[in-house]
Amino acid sequence: MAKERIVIDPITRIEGHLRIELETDGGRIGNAWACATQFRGIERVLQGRDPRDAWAFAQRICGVCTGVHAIASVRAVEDAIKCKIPPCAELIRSLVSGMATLQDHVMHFYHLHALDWVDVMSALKADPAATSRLAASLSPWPNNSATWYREVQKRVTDSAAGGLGIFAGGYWGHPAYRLPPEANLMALAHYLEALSWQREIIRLHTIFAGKNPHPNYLVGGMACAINLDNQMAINQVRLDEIAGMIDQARRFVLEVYYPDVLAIASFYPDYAAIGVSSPTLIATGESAYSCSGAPAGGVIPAGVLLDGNYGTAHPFEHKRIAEFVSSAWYSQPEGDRQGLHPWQGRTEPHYTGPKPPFKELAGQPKYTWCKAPRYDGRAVQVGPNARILLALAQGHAETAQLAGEGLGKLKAGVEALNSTLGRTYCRALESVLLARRMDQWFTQLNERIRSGDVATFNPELWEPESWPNQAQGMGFMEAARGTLSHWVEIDNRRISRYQAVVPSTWNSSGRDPGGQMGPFEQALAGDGKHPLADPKRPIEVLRTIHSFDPCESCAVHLLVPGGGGVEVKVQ
Ligand code: NFE
Ligand code: MG
Repeated sequence: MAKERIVIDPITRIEGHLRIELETDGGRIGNAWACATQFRGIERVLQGRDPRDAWAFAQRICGVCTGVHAIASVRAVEDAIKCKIPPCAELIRSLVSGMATLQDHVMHFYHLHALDWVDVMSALKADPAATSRLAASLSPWPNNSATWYREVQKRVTDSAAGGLGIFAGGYWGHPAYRLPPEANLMALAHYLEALSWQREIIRLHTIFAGKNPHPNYLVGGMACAINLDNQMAINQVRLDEIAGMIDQARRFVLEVYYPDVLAIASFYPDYAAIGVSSPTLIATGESAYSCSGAPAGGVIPAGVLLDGNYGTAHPFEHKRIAEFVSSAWYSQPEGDRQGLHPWQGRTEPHYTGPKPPFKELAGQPKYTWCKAPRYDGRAVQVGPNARILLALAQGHAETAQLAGEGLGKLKAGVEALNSTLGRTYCRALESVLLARRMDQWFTQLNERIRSGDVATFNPELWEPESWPNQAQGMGFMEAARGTLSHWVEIDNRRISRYQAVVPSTWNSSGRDPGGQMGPFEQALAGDGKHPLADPKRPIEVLRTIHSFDPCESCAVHLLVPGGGGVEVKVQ
């Protein structure tokens, strides 16, 4: 086969706008470019504002990872002004972000990723009674009758008459699909069930934080009051509702999501060695990372795995982070080869072409809006697989037990977690761990409330007069997609600099000045072995890119109102 150029623009079933450009040779991917084509601007919007308002702007970076930018933002400001929040507020933040991650992981799998593995049209040929038997053999989930599977077939068949609706445009019938019709039907039914499930469980946000998406936060704590005797506050009725949601969340993860991922993965074992990406991975704590740098609510300390040595966790040192703009449309007086630590970071958009519509990015020195963060000069993978690998490297027994069972079923070793299948599996695996953790946090919260400790806000440092004139802070959190950090500089009680280094910025970055590819690019082109059965229908690329759960809205949080001075338009 001759060399071919493949452009997928936009990649669908992600948040934000991403173009993937590939050069193939003999049906294999030889080179790859990831381009964030979208343009936003929150870091600049924040300059000059009251630091106490930053979270409300920052979380508009994205509505998918809803709330995570607010937590990172309030943590950064609390770090700068040295404010400690009450334990109940920390527990409520953990519950709010934990539920968001569970919702996010389940929705990512069923609604954004599963159809790379599940053929919807094949599901219509399944025998509903056999599907019912298959489902019962895999899980105690009660909604598994033949009648229900027949109804799902009817719903999708009816929608096919109207053009297939949400299922239009898939690569149905592609030879790379491997599930039998019954497994396809079971997964399709769960796709539909997950839609209503996620709507119910996320009501936890409305109780603890007023709304979803974009729940309310507060520098110094959380904006909710606990008072068991007060109808307007979080009382026993509300707590009982939350207990029900946590239970509902856990059951779906344990009885539907996790068994489905294992069952589907068993048909695609080769993907445990496909899509291998950067062998350096970072996680800054299982779920929570305090302002001071010590793990707070999380049980896994922050750490770094270097160069494929998955057995040794190195301490995470934020000073080793630098963001490069050599392949991104930004300018900086220090020059393009100079990486900047986020406390020195700048966001100066400078579009240098090509003129859209893009014909070809290959050969362009600058080809994306995504900066290239590096750790000690290395491209870094972040996300669920980084967290699980770091937990394993640090001997976390609960993770080791569950991962051992799962990897045993998949007949794969730990190194398989750095792969297309590994990323998808780790997302499900950490959902099981997180569902358990939700119970623990909720029990701890109830114990505190019963002992009379109901404070959710520390007012001591609320007034800016109590702050130093100049201050710097950083706020970390492990968002669904990986390590997220916000960096704030406060000058005379106003924000003078604000930088966000986001999970998808790490993962979808382009080349750095040394020519090192970003993780998406490495996963596709790194070893030149990524398969591609039909270049006109590159489903294998979707599998690998979706396995990262990209969010380009997060990755490129930059906006020029009215597009002044910038020629590019979102395609
Ligand atoms: Ni918009 Fe987000 C952040 C990224 S992570 S989704 O932060 O990348 O869940
Ligand atoms: Mg940024």
